[in-house]
Amino acid sequence: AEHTRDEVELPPPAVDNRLTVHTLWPEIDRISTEQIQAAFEGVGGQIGWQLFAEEGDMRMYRREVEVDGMVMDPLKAMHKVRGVSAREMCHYFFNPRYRYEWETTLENMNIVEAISSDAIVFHQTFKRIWPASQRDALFWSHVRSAPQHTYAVTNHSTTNERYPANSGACIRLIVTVCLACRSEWPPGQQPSRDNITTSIAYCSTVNPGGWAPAGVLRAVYKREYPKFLKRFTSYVLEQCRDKPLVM
Ligand code: 6CM
Repeated sequence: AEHTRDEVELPPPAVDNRLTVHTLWPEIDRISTEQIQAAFEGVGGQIGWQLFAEEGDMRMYRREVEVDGMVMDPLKAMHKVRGVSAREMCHYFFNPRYRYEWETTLENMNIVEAISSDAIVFHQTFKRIWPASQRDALFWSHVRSAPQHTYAVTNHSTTNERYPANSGACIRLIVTVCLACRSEWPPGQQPSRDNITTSIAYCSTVNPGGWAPAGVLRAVYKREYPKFLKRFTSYVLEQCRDKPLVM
């Protein structure tokens, strides 16, 4: 019964009709398509990407970008995980039920609007990083399937009059994140826990929304992004252990 309950909440293989009639749909569709396409484009040969973390199959790159003295470094990470599917990875990233279990920078999460089985608007506050002010974010999150055994979650900042920016103690940060996952297995075989490999491309661009010391911010990113990706992937492996593979 436990895994039946999980399965009904898995990312749907096709876009949910309740999403396509929502006012956010044109933006969600456009940005998700762009992000998924860009996610699998390599960093090799492109100017400015510097490798800043490497461990096993995980590689993390950043590009140093400052606008008016504020750090907006785009980040791109590649990883490979054996024994879980792209759909399973995205299920655990998208579904709010699991978020506190793997997201260590999170202080609080609220569902602002449950649009459909594949789209939710979230308000989140993050742990305060001294000496900067605390940050919050308001973003839509959309999970979808794509060709070549791919599933992806895109998160992108939005607005909502019930959650005005910079009205309390928090500064509103602006975020675009994409976790794109593609599964492969040996030709001529059926996919299984024993033969499946999922490639992960994680892209993130955060505009801190207001003053934050560049050195502190870069140090936080350098520490927190590898920690996040390692923790998240091992969390999913642990959750999927002894459960049937879901493609
Ligand atoms: O992608 C990640 N998490 C998703 C679910 O929560 C979602 C989150 C996006 C927000 C990313 C904000 C990162 C900034 C956290 C530090 C607080 C900044 C304080 C600035 C002041 C110095 O897409 C995983 C995100 C992993 C982040 C390391």
